[in-house]
This record gives sequence, structure tokens and C-alpha cells, in this order.
Amino acid sequence: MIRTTHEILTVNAEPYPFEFSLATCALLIIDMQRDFLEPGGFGEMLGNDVSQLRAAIEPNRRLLEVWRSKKLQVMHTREGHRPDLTDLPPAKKIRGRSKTCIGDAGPMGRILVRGEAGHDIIPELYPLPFEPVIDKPGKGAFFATDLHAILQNRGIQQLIVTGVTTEVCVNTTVREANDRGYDCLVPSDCVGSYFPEFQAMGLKMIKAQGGIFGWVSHSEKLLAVL
Ligand code: C5J
Repeated sequence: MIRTTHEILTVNAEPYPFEFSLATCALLIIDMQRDFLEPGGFGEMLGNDVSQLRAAIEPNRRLLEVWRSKKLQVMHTREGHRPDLTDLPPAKKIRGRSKTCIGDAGPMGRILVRGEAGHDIIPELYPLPFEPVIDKPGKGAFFATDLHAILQNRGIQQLIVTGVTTEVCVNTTVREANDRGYDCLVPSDCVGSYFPEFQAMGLKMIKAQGGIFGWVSHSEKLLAVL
């Protein structure tokens, strides 16, 4: 069931309070995939400390639980490619000069390939059958996907954007959303980066210059108004 009432809520946020309506706001959870978050996945294989990302799981789980209990709209994304890799730009495949790259065999199946175990969303935040899952080949959730069409069809104007990683797919998605006219709020504890300095800077860039891309808050402040 989708809500249709227009209750306006105000969350304490930076650079100033964020207003949203329960009927026109969706929770967009970016790339909480096993390959990025679980020990033994692609992220860890590249030498990253996955505990930096795993800190965002519990705040996301709590927010998702409340969001679902209020019958609000939830959407999830996954970064990955077709099994034949026809949607994988050669530049993306060879970038990083890693011995193992996208499409190769990894500890949880082929790396960032749709249908493989590592590509799927972590069990803690697993989508319900009626929650749209956007499979995206790029960093931004709007590039080469039907996300914008789904949001428009559902009358969404504001997004609560969470997930990983703060400076890559979350930031790119918030920027894309901003250019398409959506107001985005990012709860700082619900996003994660392998690099603490990028976490701090990624959030700072969103709220800089009077909220050039959006707003930043904390899940506790959002939960308080829900
Ligand atoms: C990255 C992502 N970092 N989901 N993907 O490659 O941020």
C-alpha cells in the first residue's frame, strides 16, 4: 500500500531544516551489496576495511524498519552488470589495474555480475518483494536505469539517500537527483566509506554552499520526527 496523505515533517538537518511529505518521499538505499560489505567480498579483496561500511548496517536496519512500518516507499539499488558484460565499459573493467576485476571469478561468484551471490543485497536489509530494486551499471542510480520514471510515476519529490559508498555511488546519485529536481537528505550514520576522510568530505560537499546538492542529518533526528 502506498500512502497518499500529505503530512509535512521537518527534520533538523544541515545546512537548514529539511521538509518532506510522507506521501512524496522515498527511502533510496544505495548498493548495500555483499561484495562491498561482507568479509571476503570484492571490497575486501581490493584491500579495503569493510568494517567502515558495516557501521552503516544497523542504522539502516532501524530506519528501514520504521519506514516500512509506516508503509512509506522504499527502493534499493545494486551496482552490477549483465553476465555477458555487454553493459560494462572497457574503461571501467580495466580501471585500477587489479589482477581480478569486474566479471572475473571472486569469492562470492563473478564480481559485480547480476545474479551472483556477491552482487546481492546483504540479508540485514534485504528488499521485500514489492520494493523496487534498481540494477545500475554505473555509479549514479539514474544512469541507464528506470529510477527516474519510477519516482515520477509514484509522485516522489524528496529522497532519503543511504548506503555505500558515501563519496562514490551515494554522492553521484545525490548529484544526479539534485539535477533532476529532487530534494535529498543524507543521514550521516546510514552511509559509509572505506576511507574516513572521504566519509567526512563526501558529506561536507553535499551540504556546502547552502545545500548545493542536498541536506545532511542523522538517522536519530529522522526517526524522531517519524
Ligand atoms: C564503488 C559504490 N565504490 N557503490 N561503488 O565502486 O560506491
